[in-house]
Amino acid sequence: MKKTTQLRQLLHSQQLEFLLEAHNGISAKIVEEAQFSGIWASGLGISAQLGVRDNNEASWTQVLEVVEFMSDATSIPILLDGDTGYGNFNNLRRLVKKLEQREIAGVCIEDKLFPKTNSFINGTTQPLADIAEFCGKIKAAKDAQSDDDFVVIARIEALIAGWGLTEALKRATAYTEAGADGILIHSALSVADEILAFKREWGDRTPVIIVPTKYYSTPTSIFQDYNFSIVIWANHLLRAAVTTMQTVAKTIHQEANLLSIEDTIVPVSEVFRLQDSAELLQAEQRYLPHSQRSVKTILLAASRGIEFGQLTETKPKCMLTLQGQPLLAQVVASYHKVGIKNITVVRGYQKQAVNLPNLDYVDNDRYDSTGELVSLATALETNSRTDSDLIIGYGDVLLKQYILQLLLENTSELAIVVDANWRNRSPRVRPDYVNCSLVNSTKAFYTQVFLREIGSNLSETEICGLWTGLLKVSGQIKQIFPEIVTKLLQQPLMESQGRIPDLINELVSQKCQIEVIYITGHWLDVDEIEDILKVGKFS
Ligand code: SPV
Ligand code: MG
Repeated sequence: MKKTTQLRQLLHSQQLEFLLEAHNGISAKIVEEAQFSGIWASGLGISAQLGVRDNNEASWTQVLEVVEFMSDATSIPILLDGDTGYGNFNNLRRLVKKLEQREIAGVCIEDKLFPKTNSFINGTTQPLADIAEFCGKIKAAKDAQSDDDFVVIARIEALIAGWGLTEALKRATAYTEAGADGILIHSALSVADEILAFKREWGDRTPVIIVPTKYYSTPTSIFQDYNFSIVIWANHLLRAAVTTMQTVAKTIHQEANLLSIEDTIVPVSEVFRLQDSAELLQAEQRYLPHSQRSVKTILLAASRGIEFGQLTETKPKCMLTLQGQPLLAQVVASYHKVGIKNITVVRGYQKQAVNLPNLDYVDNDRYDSTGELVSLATALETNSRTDSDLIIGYGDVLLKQYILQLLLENTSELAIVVDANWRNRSPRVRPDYVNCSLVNSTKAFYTQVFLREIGSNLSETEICGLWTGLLKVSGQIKQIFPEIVTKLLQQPLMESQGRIPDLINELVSQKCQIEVIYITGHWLDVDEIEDILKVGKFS
């Protein structure tokens, strides 16, 4: 239902309705979440949160900007405290047009002079508007509205200014004849007597709104009994915010730490929820190009590297120092260079020695008796429930940055990187050769190439390249990926010896298409002593 229609219905409903003050987008949202059916966009509240006085120091367009945020953040109607209309009839009718464009449901104008002063500051000394002039304003506002349900409320200040009931009733009659949809009768007394007297005389000629800021001790049931239309709680979120901000600011200043206030204020996650950050995350999934999706990396680094002998007695091979830097640090650096920050390292052997900063760690404490697949499964336990793409790699495989970039830009759900220059690589104990739908060639540049099989025992004619240790998992398949790993681990020998190539073959056997990205060199698998000798000296 349109917000204007909602407000009009509140105005005319049989029961007493309530509006709560809000002064910006987040407070407006809080009002709606508290189940109020409407919002009072308070002049006092809006000016105060801008740090200025309630004297039209904020321009009308500045007020308009604030209520636009409030309206965007909510679906319940907003009644704007339009002060005196920010000028004469002409300013007011322009305001009405701009309010309608922003889906503000109505405006309340008070019969004082521009620039106004808050009614609770020397209220009795404040001059009232000329009745005819104010009626002209009301007419202009009603003529300006294009939506029939837009509401114009005439606020009577006669009681505040000390003119008494007769003047208030005279004004109410004139304003109603001019077209006002309702009357707001204001009072600065601490008892409700004068507004009740007004209502007794006015009866139900038009809906009457009240603001019991000063006569707050009056039971709400009395307002109900008198058949008032709407009660406005006019400034209570602003005042509550001031109380809390003053207390918190003072405490933080005095204690110079956050310990005693942390549990008394909402966590930032609550702020994110109010801002609906979740919606943006979903939208990013839908609208951002694939290469900008968030990516998580799992680096497998649990094994010792027994072939390094004494060098790996106190630390695993990924922490061996090569040309002044641990291998793992160099590997991580190339991921960082392509913007991948979210890296989980699976540790095992001498895990305490794997201690580089800014990495997440999970431990495969059974590294001695289990294979890589168990390490992967351990990491997936903490990494699978995200929308990020996943790159699985090794903590001891050095790569040129462009190789990771190719993998990031690839749009297939599953992809591996394969070195077509396999004949030039040094011999390995257990080489991960691959057989693909196409060998690397000019044709492979513009044709998608898919994996058929990965294994050490492929015949020379079958081999299209050597797997580099990189696997990317994204899209739908990511949801079932952990399950595939878990199931595979139940097969014989998989727990003790299962490797990532076993998983890749399992994916192929389940008819998953794995795209092959060909490269030629530019990576180094430091499992091979010979490879290391090419690069430099280890320690
Ligand atoms: C406001 O909230 O700005 C009002 C109500 O105008 S009052 O402050 O009570 O006058
Ligand atoms: Mg006001």
